[in-house]
Amino acid sequence: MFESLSARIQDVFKSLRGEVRLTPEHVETALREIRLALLEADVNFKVVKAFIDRVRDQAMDQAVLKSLSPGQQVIKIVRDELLALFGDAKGGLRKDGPSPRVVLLLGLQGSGKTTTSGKLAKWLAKQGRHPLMVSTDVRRPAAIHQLAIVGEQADVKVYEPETMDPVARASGALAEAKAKGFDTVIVDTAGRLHIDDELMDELQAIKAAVRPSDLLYVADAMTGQDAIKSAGEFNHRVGVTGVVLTKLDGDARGGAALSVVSVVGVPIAFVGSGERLEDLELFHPDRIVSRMLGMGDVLSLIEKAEQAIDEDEAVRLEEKLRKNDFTLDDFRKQLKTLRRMGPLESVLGMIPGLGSLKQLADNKPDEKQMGRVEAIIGSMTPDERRNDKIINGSRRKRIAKGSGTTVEEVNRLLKQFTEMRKVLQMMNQGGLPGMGKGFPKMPQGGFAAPGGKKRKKGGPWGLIKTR
Ligand SMILES: Nc1nc2c(ncn2[C@@H]2O[C@H](COP(=O)(O)OP(=O)(O)OP(=O)(O)O)[C@@H](O)[C@H]2O)c(=O)[nH]1
Ligand SMILES: [Mg+2]
Repeated sequence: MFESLSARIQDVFKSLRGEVRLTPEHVETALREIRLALLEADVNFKVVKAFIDRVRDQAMDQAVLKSLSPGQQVIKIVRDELLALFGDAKGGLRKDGPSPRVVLLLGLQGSGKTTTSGKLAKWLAKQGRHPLMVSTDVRRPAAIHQLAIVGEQADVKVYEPETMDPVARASGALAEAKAKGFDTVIVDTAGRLHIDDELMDELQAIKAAVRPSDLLYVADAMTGQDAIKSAGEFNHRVGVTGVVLTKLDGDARGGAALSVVSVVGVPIAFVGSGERLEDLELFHPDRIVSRMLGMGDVLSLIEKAEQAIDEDEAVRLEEKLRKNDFTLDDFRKQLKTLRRMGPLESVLGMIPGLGSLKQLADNKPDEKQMGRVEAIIGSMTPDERRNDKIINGSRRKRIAKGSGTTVEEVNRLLKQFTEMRKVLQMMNQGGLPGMGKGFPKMPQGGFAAPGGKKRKKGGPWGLIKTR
């Protein structure tokens, strides 16, 4: 998502950066472009208007226009206001609340409640919590069974009482949790195509019976403004403490994400980015905005990497990067790791500077290409693998022949390798976008990370080690 919005805003930024002097006309043109981009991304029009007004107020300030880097100041204003659209959400569940706590998932039909129940259960279990799930969807015959399957996949217990009364099922689960030591009860509820009184009454009754600490409205991001309208209604009738935006992996334009906080007034807690149970991420406004503005999303990347890379390997790699000793052999290993981290485009999008390196994304190695990469690197001599600088024209020809590929492919691979090494090195030297020194194309002074979050020294791989 956000691709087209992101591309358009980055274009505007590029033109702003190019200007040594900014006039009010420049700013007005830029604002017009941004406004169109937001509207096209399906952001609520009232939100867009307020947003543009706020940016204009600040950007037209003489102090900004006359400053040394007016373009970058305007970019920073846009970025800060985009962040502000998400409120001060930290993501995740509420911190307080009695134990066992109850998390109620609600939302329209097919928005992803049952899937999200499983994702959330798995996420909680990973943090050492003991969740128990229960379905109160007695309307749709297969719904209870669906949650049972999800529970099995997530390896999380599902409470399955005889009763078909939604309220009794929920309170039964809470009693079971108290008796058996579960610390969180996840209550999956029935969906409807449209909001109806019967469902609202049912949800209110469940809420009164189990007093949930979190009422998460599950919204299908693909449905855009519709999802948001219903969120408001659910909030009004039942009360909502947070939103889970699902299906952000699809071609949702992102407008829902940018409007929901302003329109409904509740923060985004999680985002769902795929059908698998692992595809749930804590919502981090700063990361989403950085990704949107093409500044990469190193922190999310680190989290993904943490799941895919084993610790010893990470320590070894960090050592190698420090010694400037990252070789084609390591590259081959990294490609495999990258593939474990998920679809390469999404990973690339998170690496600063690489998001826009289209040729990399276009040349992403699939199963077949991985075989070719293996073959190319396999056809090199140990010396060549250790020191790519010696791979000259005639060696390239030999390697291509030996691996049954072409010189172009060998060239491409070497180029990807160099690019990757560069990025890894920059990450390792602590030059993170949005967080200060060391990264090219960064606005002067950098964009301070919200909350003053400064990354520890030692690069992402270092982080993996110290955690
Ligand atoms: N691509 C993608 N698909 C998702 C995501 N979350 C859920 N889905 C899919 O959306 C469909 C509906 O998901 P459910 O979890 O059954 O939705 P629900 O809200 O429980 O539906 P009802 O119980 O009928 O109201 C399923 O096919 C899920 O696999 C997501 O983040 N990304
Ligand atoms: Mg369901």
